[in-house]
Amino acid sequence: MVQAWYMDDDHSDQRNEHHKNPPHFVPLEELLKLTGVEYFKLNVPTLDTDGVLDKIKKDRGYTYEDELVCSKESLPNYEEKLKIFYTEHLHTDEEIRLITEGSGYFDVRDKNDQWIRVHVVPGDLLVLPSGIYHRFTLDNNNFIRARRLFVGEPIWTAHNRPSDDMECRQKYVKNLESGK
Ligand code: KMT
Ligand code: NI
Repeated sequence: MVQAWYMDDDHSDQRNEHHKNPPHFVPLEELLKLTGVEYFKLNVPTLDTDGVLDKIKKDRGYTYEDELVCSKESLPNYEEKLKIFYTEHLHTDEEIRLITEGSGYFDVRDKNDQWIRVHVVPGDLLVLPSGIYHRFTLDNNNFIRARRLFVGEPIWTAHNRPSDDMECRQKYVKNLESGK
């Protein structure tokens, strides 16, 4: 089950949990209100037969799908890629990830610009809205396998912070403020 919490201000090892003291967890309904991040729980063993993922793809127009494995052995330029993933950035489109094996952390900025750490495990499908500042890191298990979904031809370009003048960013901020 996905868990989310506010991060402490300690900049040591990014793969640690970084809970506040005491921990400050964020329930899923709050996560949506605070960040616009959407969450679906899927059953990994029946992903390709139970129709749940197919329905999400159809409803939301996700026509593209591939798989990314992040581990020292399977990801070319591993260290460099992990650095890029953990540099705060945004995209012009949604970032959609369905975890099928392993685990990791998506950190997302809430509406007050505070980091919320989302621990993803198999069966978690996260949709990060276009324009949200975020980053990703492996946790101490050092392995994750995820499906990447996209509407149409994927654009993976990461725009590092600051990118406040981008249209997608301005739209995102406006939507979040109006509670959409
Ligand atoms: C990204 O864009 O940050 C990633 O794809 C990270 C790996 S997906 C679990
Ligand atoms: Ni990203």
